[in-house]
This record gives sequence, structure tokens and C-alpha cells, in this order.
Amino acid sequence: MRMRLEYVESERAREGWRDALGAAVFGTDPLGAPIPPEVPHLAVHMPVLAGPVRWIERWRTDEPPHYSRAGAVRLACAGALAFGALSAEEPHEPPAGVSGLEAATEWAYGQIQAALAASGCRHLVRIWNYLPRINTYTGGLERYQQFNGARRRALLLSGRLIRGPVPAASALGCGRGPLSIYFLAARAAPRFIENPRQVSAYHYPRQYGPQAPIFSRATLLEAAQGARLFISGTSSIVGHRTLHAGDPAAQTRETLTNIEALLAQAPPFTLESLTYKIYVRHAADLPRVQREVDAALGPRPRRVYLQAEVCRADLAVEIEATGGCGEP
Ligand code: 3EB
Repeated sequence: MRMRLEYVESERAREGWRDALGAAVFGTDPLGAPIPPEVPHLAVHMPVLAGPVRWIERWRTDEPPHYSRAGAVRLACAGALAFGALSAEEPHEPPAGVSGLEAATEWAYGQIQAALAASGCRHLVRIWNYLPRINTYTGGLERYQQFNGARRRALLLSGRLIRGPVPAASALGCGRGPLSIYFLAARAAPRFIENPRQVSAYHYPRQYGPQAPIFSRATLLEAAQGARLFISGTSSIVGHRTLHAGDPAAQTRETLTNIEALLAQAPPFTLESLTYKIYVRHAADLPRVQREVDAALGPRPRRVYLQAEVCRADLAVEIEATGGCGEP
């Protein structure tokens, strides 16, 4: 089975849904995209930079998926792969001792666990997490740190590991809306790749929050048609420290160096062979980020830019990338 990742403008998205596993719509008005209701999808309030009013990120295969629902999770299964999407409102009156975001996160990850069991694709390969006000503190804890604690508790509760074989991930701030999560899962376990330049996220020291974020730096899924590589959101972090605070150009270069270090462990992928999703905290930094990205990647690789809060306040840019999914 082949797998394709594409970014389409909503005006051009009338076609191409018959073999769609799922989609995520990014923009200031993400709700207006023409997506067939059976296809799992999410709307993420996140401005597009240097592009159309909205990007539809669409995952396609070459066989018609089977669509279903497991609890709150909308699922599409094709071959040995599953795509799932769900959103979770934060309760105004959460159970005692947890915040609304923590309650929503624990509930969402419980739903995902149940959906994975139902789908037969037990192995989480890649997961995207979008939540509003990610850098805001409530009750003395940043919302990203609240999310980290709740994600960790939910994974432990469902009997999953919290280091080693954990999915590649992204976690970013969106403008508003519920906690929104989509994921790719597989019947077979992927390979889990760490970055020799970086402390594994699940081993970050406590100065970044009482509970560490749980994700692998990348996962690699082998298939008869070739491997697919899923690189987590990557930033200007070396060891566990942020480098080049206040210098978005240098942060972009460091981030790309981090991605190259990962690629060295995942042949035959190269910087040129990937598709990129680039999150820029301040729109005003876009030209500086673009200049570095263009210099490193050249004209060929597909890339989209979004404006988003990144999970450390001193990070100006974060880059995720995917390989082996139908790039040029
Ligand atoms: C970092 O390297 C940057 O919490 O799921 C990147 C990718 C980041 C995923 C997550 C966070 C997450 O720590 C932040």
C-alpha cells in the first residue's frame, strides 16, 4: 500500500477524497473546508503564513479506507494503517485536583487507547496535539506542562510505556477551540529513533516541568513500497537546553542541524526528500526563517508555514517533517 501526504488549498480540494485516510485543516477559518463527513478530520485554528487562507493536510492511500467510529475517535483503516482524529472540550468543572485541560487530555488519550485496540492497529506511530494557550499558566503550571502530566498519566493508565517505544509527536498552541488530536497507527511496530544531539524528551530534567513530555524524536515505518519517516516537532534544543533565544535565524539553522542528525540514522532519507511543516511563533520572523529554510532545503521539498505558539516560550520556530509519503 502506498501512502501520500499532501497540502491542498480548499478551493482545489473537491477531488481526491475517495482514498483519503484523514485530514487536518489549518487556518484562521478552518471550518469552511469541503471535506466529506465520513473522512476523519479536524479543524485547527492556526493562521497559514505565506500561503492560501487554509491548508488541508490530507493523508491518502491507494486503497479505499474503511471508515468507522470508536467512542469519540473517528477512524479510517486501510491495509495495516489507521488514521484517527478526535477533539476534546475542556470541562468547566473538572474532577477535583485536575485542570480542565488535564481532564480533557486524560479523556482523549483514553479514547485513543480504546480506538487503537478496536482498530487492530495497536502501535501509535505519529500523533499531533493542538491546544489553545499552550504557554499560559493556570494554577501555577503552564498549560503545556499540564498536558504533559496528563498525557503521561493516561499512557501509564492504559498500560503503555512512557519511554523508548513511544510515538513521534508534535504539540503546539492553536488560536482557540478544543484540544484537537490526530494520529497514525500501524499493525506492526515502527522503529523508534532518538537524536544523538538531544536528550530524549522523556528524559528532560524537571526544570522544564514536573513531568516530561512523552515522544520519540522520529519513527520509521517499513513497508514493501519503502519506508516512511515521521520526524517529531523539532526545535533549537541541544542536550536539553534551548539555544539562540531571540535569534530566529540561528534557531532555524540549529533545528535543521537537528533534523540532519536524525536523518543520519534513517537512511536513505535526506533533507531534500522530506515534506515540511514549519511553525513560526511570530509572523514577523517569517522572512528570517524562510531564508534559512530555503538555503538549507533548496527549491524542491514541499513546505508549509503556520503561525503557532511553540511549547517553550524561548523557542521561535519548530519544524516537523515526513518522508516516504509521495514527495517529488
Ligand atoms: C522539544 O523538542 C520541542 O510534547 O509532544 C516537540 C515535539 C516538542 C513534540 C510534545 C514537544 C512535543 O521538546 C517541543
